[in-house]
Amino acid sequence: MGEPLIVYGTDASYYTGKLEAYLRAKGIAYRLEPFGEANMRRCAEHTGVVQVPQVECPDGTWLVDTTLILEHYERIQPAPAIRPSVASVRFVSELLEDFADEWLWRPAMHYRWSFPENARLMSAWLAEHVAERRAPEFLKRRYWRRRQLGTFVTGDGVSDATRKVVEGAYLGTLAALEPILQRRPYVLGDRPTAADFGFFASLFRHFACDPVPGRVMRTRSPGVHEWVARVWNGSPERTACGAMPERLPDDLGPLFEIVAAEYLPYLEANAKAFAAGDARTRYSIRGVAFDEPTKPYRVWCRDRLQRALTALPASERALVDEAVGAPEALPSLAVPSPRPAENVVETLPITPSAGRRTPVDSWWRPTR
Ligand SMILES: N[C@@H](CCC(=O)N[C@@H](CS)C(=O)NCC(=O)O)C(=O)O
Repeated sequence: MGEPLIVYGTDASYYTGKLEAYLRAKGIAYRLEPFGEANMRRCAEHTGVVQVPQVECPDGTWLVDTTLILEHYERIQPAPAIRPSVASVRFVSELLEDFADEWLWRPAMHYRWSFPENARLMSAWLAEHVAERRAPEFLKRRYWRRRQLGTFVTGDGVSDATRKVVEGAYLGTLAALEPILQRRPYVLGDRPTAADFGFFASLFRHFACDPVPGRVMRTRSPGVHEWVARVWNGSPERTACGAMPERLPDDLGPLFEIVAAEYLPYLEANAKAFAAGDARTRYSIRGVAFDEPTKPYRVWCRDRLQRALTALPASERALVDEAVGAPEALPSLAVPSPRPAENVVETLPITPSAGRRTPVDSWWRPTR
């Protein structure tokens, strides 16, 4: 085995957990390096993004964005593949990955930071990542609680009015996944796909490991709890031993209900707000009004899905339409966003470079 990748991140992080599970499933050696101020600055100089995880490869190139990193390795090191070869199954794996990556982020942050017992624990955990600052522990913890709550919870549309819908995305996803994972080992079949790694981000690091949502998972959805351990226990041998799914399972309806009623209408509202130059996106989900920052990154996510959907051959598209069963949501996803977001990460790997433009944050907003 060659030299390991250096993954800058933390073992508390949503997307770092997703990436680690994928690297384990593929047998790609890595070393987790706790993020800090100095290494984040260095990562951003190379990749242009301030977020975790970021990957430094032994040859000096860089990788960023978990969705793109998975695609990159499926290209350069396809075996054992996690990318379905049947187009309809592949599209659904990408749609579910994106939904899980983006739409479960807010409930994951809400459950971690709105409940004092979680916030106490996780602020202590994250305080270790400001080791370069000489400040008392309680100030470091306060910094994290305020930052995470202010940016990703109250600052991202969670309020008394929206809380039930935000929590509903977690509870509904658990309820939808439980019968699936009681029936088979992975979301689409006998082998993990991008959908599993997408769901793993929130379901492992936040929903299974944080005390409050963890209790909910263990009580309501032991099959999901077992799947979390199964995905973490991935290896190339285990990945290879299940057949790649070639047909869409017929029990994905409850998951697609959430995707179609919540995520796709939101993605469209975000794309329209971005095109209009609005810094805020306002929309309603299940009759509840939301107001949150507009996110260029998610315009890019929507347009990738839009292109993948419209590229499907007619017979494969018909299978997706039937499986998703949402008369309005998919046709509207087929329409390109009115203004595409500028692509911050064009191709992987990124060659080392200095003096890139102002780095962007994880939602691709300028950091200065
Ligand atoms: N699309 C990115 C998202 C990465 C991301 O948002 N990571 C979180 C931590 S899990 C982060 O760094 N957030 C930015 C922040 O906290 O400022 C990916 O797939 O890697």
